Amino acid sequence: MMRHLCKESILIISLISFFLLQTIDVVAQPVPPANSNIAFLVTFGNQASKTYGDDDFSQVFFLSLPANEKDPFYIRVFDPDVSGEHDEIYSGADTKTKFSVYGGKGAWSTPDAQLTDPTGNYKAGTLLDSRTFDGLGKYDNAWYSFGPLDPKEGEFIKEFNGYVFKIVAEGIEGNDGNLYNYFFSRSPNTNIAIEGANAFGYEWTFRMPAEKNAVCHLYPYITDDVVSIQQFNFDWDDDGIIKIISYEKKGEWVEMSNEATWKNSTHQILPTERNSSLDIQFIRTKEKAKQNNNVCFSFKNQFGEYMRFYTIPIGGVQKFKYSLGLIDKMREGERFNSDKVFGK
Ligand SMILES: [Ca+2]
Ligand SMILES: [Ca+2]
Ligand SMILES: [Ca+2]
Repeated sequence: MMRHLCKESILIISLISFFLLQTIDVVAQPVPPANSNIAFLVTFGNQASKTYGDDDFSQVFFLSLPANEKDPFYIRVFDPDVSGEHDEIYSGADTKTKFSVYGGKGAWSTPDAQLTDPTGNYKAGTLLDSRTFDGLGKYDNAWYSFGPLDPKEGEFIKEFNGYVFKIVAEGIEGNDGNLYNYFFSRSPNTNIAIEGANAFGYEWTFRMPAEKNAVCHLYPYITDDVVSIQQFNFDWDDDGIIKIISYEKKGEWVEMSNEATWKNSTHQILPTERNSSLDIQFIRTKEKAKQNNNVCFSFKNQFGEYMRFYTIPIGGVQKFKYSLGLIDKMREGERFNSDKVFGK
């Protein structure tokens, strides 16, 4: 349908697309971010059943700081242990979780660091700090701060014009689920955002909220060379709908997983969907929502490279272009195709 539109129409679409983008909070530093409606990341101990929703008992995030950043900072982890509140405990809190902070050459640029499985040289770089948390409760419902860290200890990446740090969470013992989140802060004792910083991960393992009809969001960044994407989700437990919202997609359903399985599907990307972030929505639709639903999610582009999900969506978050009366009608058929249900 796009080939029938003249160049002027495409320009108008691009302009309106620009104005439809959501406002960006440039100092938001929590991971997961507030605009995701995800309260907790999840990493299980390595003796846990994969039916609990964690495929590899490991989670990696990257923090990017502006090149001119000089002041020390802290990587704060909320509820880093498995005990008491928030966590998913089976037959006693016997799980140990190790958090490790890496900087220096290779921390991000090593190819294995940009994959989603904890294999090969994914821990490349210089180990700056590490700590293992047990089940004794010292950090239950409390923060632990790594640092102070010097921004220059990160790996300088020209593409980001900044220094990149890596934080690896590993469930090294036990069978329980560690629920936790991060804040990249100026202060060791409170959460003070670092202006211009951003964080990203290639695979997110997180807990769906317990509320009926809850909607969570992830925001993969679509670079200007992407023509198609392949999504992967694990252990969604038939909990509702996962769909893609973009300037061109009103709600394109992805193929969804059930218990301890991966499912994937491929989705076309149009020129107007590039240089900004898609809105991936995870929507609970069941009358009786599953408790403790943990899910993993990642994306590849057509080159087979994993894509970055930023906490501050780069280029803003796309919304469907409801306001274009005429073009909307011209694309009606395409939208119908977009709403098709995989596997149903
Ligand atoms: Ca246990
Ligand atoms: Ca925890
Ligand atoms: Ca699950």
